[in-house]
Amino acid sequence: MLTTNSTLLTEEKHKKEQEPIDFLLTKITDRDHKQLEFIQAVEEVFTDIKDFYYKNTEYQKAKILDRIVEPERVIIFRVPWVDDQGEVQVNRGFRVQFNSAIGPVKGGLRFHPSVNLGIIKFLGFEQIFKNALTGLQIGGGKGGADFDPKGKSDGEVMRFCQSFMTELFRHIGPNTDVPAGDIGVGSREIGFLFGQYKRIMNEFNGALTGKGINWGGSLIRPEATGYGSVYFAIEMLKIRDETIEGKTCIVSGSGNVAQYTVEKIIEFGGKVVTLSDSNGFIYDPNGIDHEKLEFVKWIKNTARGRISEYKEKYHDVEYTDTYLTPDYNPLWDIKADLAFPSATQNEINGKDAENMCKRGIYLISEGANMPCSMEAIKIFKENKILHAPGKAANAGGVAVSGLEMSQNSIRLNWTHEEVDHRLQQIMKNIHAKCLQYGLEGSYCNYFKGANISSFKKVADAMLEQGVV
Ligand code: NDP
Ligand code: 2IT
Repeated sequence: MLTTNSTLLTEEKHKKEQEPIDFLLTKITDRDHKQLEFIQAVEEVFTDIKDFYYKNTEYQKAKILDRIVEPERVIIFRVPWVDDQGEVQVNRGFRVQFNSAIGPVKGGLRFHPSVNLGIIKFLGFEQIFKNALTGLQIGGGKGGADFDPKGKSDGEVMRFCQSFMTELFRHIGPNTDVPAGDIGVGSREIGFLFGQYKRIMNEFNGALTGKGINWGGSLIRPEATGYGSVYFAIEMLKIRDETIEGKTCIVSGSGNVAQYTVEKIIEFGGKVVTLSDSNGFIYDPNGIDHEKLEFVKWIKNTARGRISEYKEKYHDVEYTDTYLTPDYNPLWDIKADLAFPSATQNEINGKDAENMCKRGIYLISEGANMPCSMEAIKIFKENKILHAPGKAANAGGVAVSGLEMSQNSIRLNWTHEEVDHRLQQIMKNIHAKCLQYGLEGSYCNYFKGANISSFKKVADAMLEQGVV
């Protein structure tokens, strides 16, 4: 009782001393104190929408922010499976259905040993606003498991996916919640997940996206996130009357997003000099061309190997082990013009950000979700770097997932050109929305623009739908 009373007293004290948004953040921080990434994502959005929120008193009256930070539903489940040695393994599965105000819940599944509730909640929270920016009717959510696909056989991955879906199937559906891929979940995993879903449901429908092209998938979905991130950078450069041609670019990651980011940069005449994975990065001063990129795709997607193998095949390449420098990543200390972080959250800290500014980076298009720490974001803003948040720059992936849902509904497949055209248009529209709400003099604060524009859309829908 004593604890409850003192907690209430502390709450009362905070309420009197703090503005409503700060009070809410304190409440979340107290209640979900272990969910660091979630708190970070919430703080980032709150910082940008604060003034807008206070000006629109109807939002406050309807407690929109208090409701938006609370997922509609959180599902946590056991995923038992048997490995190739016949040993029973148990993982933890998650699906966070965060917000369905503007459409069925939509968002990827992440399979990575680091997955926990805080990470899935941060990704689901970001997804609400990202999906709103696409202009499509999709709500936000995310899921995954602390399963590590690395080093597992295809049979083990299949059995894991089947067990995962044996619980997930009852929570998803084309009009309810439509999962897709993310880290560790690509076409192989979506195939196994869809196969099991269809078997249990006895129904072929669009409850998953990222499907194979012969069984309900969309052209350009595998490419969409990386291509979209480059299309967004092109829009940002246009403001300075510049193009990608001749620009030196650093890209992190070497998975789905990184690969298609490199492909598009090459197509537009840029030079990509880095790629990475969780062990280290390669620096190729001659640039990664189409042939080298095909080799990277083979290493990562077929052989499921490491980026260090690139150095074994090509000359004049440096490989740096990033375990040796845990406080900063020397990848971000390479001289270049444009940066495309495309690996994971918080891969750029304050020191990295300072290095990037010193080394001449003036544009960042986030392929990954929340790759920059709060300190890094602040440093980029102070240095007037053109900096697009993941919710804007990497929205191309979920946007084409949304187009896959549309094609499934009408049981038709659009052409390569048609999907690519729609993707480009969506990225242009997102850029325009950022400008509409993010201009600070001649500088565009893309974070502010993306956060206010998307928050307004979701908040207005929530207002109109009553207290639910
Ligand atoms: P992949 O699994 O295809 O690739 C992930 C890449 O990031 C790998 O190179 C991986 O290296 C590296 N990586 C993962 N975790 C870490 C870590 N802790 N430290 C360093 N490197 C790491 O995933 P995607 O390319 O799909 O996803 C990359 C990012 O893009 C994620 O932030 C994801 O949320 C985001 N994203 C993805 C979309 C999609 O459509 N796939 C859409 C929008 C955003 P390693 O092989 O060593 O694990
Ligand atoms: O972070 C993301 O936007 C994704 N992983 C893609 C989600 C999707 O539903 O395509």
